[in-house]
Amino acid sequence: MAIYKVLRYPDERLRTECVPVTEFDDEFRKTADDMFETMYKNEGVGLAAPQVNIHRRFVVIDCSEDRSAQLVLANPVIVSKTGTASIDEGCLSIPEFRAKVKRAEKVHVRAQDRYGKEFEMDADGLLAICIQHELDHLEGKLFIDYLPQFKKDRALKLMKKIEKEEKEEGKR
Ligand code: GNR
Ligand code: NI
Repeated sequence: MAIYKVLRYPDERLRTECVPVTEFDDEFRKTADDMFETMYKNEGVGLAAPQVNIHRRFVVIDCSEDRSAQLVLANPVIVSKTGTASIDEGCLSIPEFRAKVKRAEKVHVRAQDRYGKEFEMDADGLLAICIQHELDHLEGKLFIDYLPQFKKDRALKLMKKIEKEEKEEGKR
């Protein structure tokens, strides 16, 4: 197992377009496992491959309290969405910054699992929002892109502050 370093806003690599997953081999599954480990260590509920500098179309998600509901979504597509909902979102690539974003309340998703097997699922609540947030990452999109400029500026300032503090503490 291994922990990845998570890219941070405004790193331009987060803007890279991702290509489809074509090989569902042991190496792919190991990468997914390492992404789960990275996500759990950072107390996240989801992590998209581009956040760890892998520019392929897959994400890992676990929105459960007891970390028992691992989901790998490869080549995911939102087939339909209904309603609207918004919660305070966070992102491991923009640590300590939170803001509300308008999303669909429910989504129906088609994706492939860690073995390449196609499946469909319905999601609502936090999971539905997390899926939309993660799929945006695959398009190089971040949740702050939906926010007014002054909030983006605030996020950028916060990232600079965190980076400076970490430098002083000798972290990362
Ligand atoms: O850990 C995360 N929490 C979260 C909270 C509300 C809405 C979306 C998320 S996803 C985020 C992890 C992350 O950055 N995934 O890309
Ligand atoms: Ni994110």
